[in-house]
Order: sequence, then structure tokens, then C-alpha cells
Amino acid sequence: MRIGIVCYPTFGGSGVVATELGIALAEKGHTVHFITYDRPVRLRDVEGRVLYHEVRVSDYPLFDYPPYELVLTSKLVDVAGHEGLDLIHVHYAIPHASAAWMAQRILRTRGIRVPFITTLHGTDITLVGRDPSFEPVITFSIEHSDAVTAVSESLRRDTCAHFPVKRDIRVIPNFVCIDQYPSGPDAAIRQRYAADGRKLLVHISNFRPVKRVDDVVQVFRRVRERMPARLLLIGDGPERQRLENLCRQLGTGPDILFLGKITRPEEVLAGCDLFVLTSESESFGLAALEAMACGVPVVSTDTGGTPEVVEHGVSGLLSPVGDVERMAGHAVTILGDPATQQRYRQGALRQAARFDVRTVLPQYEALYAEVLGKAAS
Ligand code: GMT
Repeated sequence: MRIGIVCYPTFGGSGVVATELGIALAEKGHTVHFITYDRPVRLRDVEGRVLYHEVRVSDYPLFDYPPYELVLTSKLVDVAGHEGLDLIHVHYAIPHASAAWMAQRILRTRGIRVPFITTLHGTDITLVGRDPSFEPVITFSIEHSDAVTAVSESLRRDTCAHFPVKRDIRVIPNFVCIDQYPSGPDAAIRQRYAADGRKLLVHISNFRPVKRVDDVVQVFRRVRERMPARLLLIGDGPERQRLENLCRQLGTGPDILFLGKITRPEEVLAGCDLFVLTSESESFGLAALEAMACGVPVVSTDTGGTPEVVEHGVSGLLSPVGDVERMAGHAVTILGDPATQQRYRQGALRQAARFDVRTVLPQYEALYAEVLGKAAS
């Protein structure tokens, strides 16, 4: 199959999943064309079957707002027509789904039929999508996609609750390529950050308000009162500078390290003891799944799709949003005793294995076949 993938090329979960999906499809022999404004951060080639087409919006003084959606549409028409794409798979509804719909209509005038699938990832529905100014376009693009998937049951429910859509939305969860993750704790990472045997807590996000990273700091400070520990904060975003200032005021010093963006988070996760995720809302929590794939249990808020990923009492412990006391208590429960930590570690590995690419990829391939079958009939 020749598949076009549209995604955000950044460190966000939707771009990461789209990239890993494209690579996994290429490993199975499909040819995959990535169409986006920058090379996705984790993209790599597989025997010439992964190609990248840049969407470049020219700067013209009349455009106060660069018309990205239109240029993306034109690029989709160009790539679909010239590369003979069988289907287009867009990740994140805004503005990818409406661009794909427009491209589909233009292609049809040229006698080319290309179905498109939209995968909803979370903030396109839960935050951005609920802005009334987006609603009509998102509703329309969901209704007019040839198929729609959501990354969790919770996101599927949210979509049906907040948008007047009647169509079927299939849940296909996010995944990890388990074989790419280290099988045991990494001694070199521990030597770098926890040579004195202290516990290593870690958080990864885009530092947006929805992640409530202040709560991560508050949870850590409570844990730190009970045991030697260090917190690694990975990623970057609008809240980072304020949080760095807060940590300076609190005098947390080397106990809290900001590491910035990291392309391969497992290179740090593999030495960590606990992942902390304090989000207000989270459609899935891919970062938590990646931590679990490294055998790192998770202390998280009980919100959105997180309970579908982190099994309470097995791979981590869940608490209500904002309850930093309870989250700190959970962290101490997991870290306070080696046998308990080991049990959660094994639970995290087992749970992550349920989301292995070998289980999830066939679900996408089956959907592609269904959509192509319908398009041909
Ligand atoms: O977390 C973010 O704000 C980034 C966003 C994205 O589009 O990359 O993440 C969303 O999609 C991820 C991949 O499906 C999910 O794992 C995240 O839970 C989801 N984020 C939210 O719902 C806040």
C-alpha cells in the first residue's frame, strides 16, 4: 500500500505515534509518505520506503496568518496524484482533517479517488476542538472522513459528548515498539543522576497548563521530605520558564533538573524509578506508556484515558486531579519498599506489552483494508 501520513512533526504524542506508525508500516513493506511542515523528530527511513514531503508556506505581506491548511491541501493533492497514494491517514483533526477532505474533493475532479482516515488524539477534541469557533469544521471533517479512530475509549466518549457526530468512531489505542525499549534498569543513567542511590522521579510533557507541572513539583517536594530523591523534568513549553523560576525560589537546587526536549526518552527513562503525570486531562498518556515500557511505574491523575493505560494497583496508582498529598503518598508506597517497587515494575512491563505495536498495527491495517474495500465498491 502507498500511504500518506499527515501529522504534527513535534515532540507531542500525536506526532510520535504517527511517526512510529509510519515506520512500522514501512517495516511491513508499505511505502509511507509523511506530509508536514518539518521532518518529524523521530522519523527514520526503512529501506527507502519512508519519504518526507515538506509543506512550505511562503511569506507574503498580505498574509497576517500563513494559510497552512491551503498549502497542505495542495501538497496532498500533489503527492496523492503523483505518488499514487492509496489512502491518507491524518493525525490530529485540526487542520489536517479538513485539509484532507478538501484534497479529496480536488482529486475527485481529476478522476482520482483517495479515502482518508482521521485519528483523534486528544487536545484536538478536549481543548481546541471545544472552542466554538472550530466546532463546525471539526464536526464536518469527522462526519466526512472515510473512517475515524480515537486513541482511547474515553476520547471516543468525549468526542460523541461534545460534537454532534453520529458516525462510528473506532478505538485503536496508541502503542510502543516494545523491542526498542531497554529490558532492565540502565546503570549508566543511574550513575549520571542517582549515583548515591537516591530515587529518580521523572516527568515528560510539553509544559502546557493542562499538564499541571506545578503539581509534579509539589508531589516531588513531599516525597523528598521522606527519602533521598531527584526529579528529572523532560520537555519544553510555555510553562517551563515559570516553573524554573519557581524551583529557584523554592531553592530546590540539584534535586530538580530540567533536561529540555529529548528525542529518545527511553535513554533517560531506563534509569528512573517513577513517572509522575499530573494532567488535568489526558486522552491517553503516551509518555506514561513509554515509561512503563521501560519498567517505570506511574503515579498519575485519574483522568480521561489514563486509567485505560495505567492499571491502578498494578502498573501504578491513580488519584484525583490536584490531590498532590495522595499522589505523594502513592509515590512513597511504590518507592518505599524494594519488593513493592519490583512488583510495580513488573506490572508496568506487563501492562506496556499489551500496547505493543504487534498488537496494535494489525488493527490499523485491518481498518485500511476495510476503507479501501469500501472505496473500491
Ligand atoms: O499532550 C499534549 O498536549 C500533546 C498532544 C498531542 O497531540 O501530541 O497529546 C495528545 O495526544 C497524545 C497521543 O495520542 C496522547 O497520548 C495525549 O494524552 C494527548 N494529550 C492530551 O489529551 C492532553
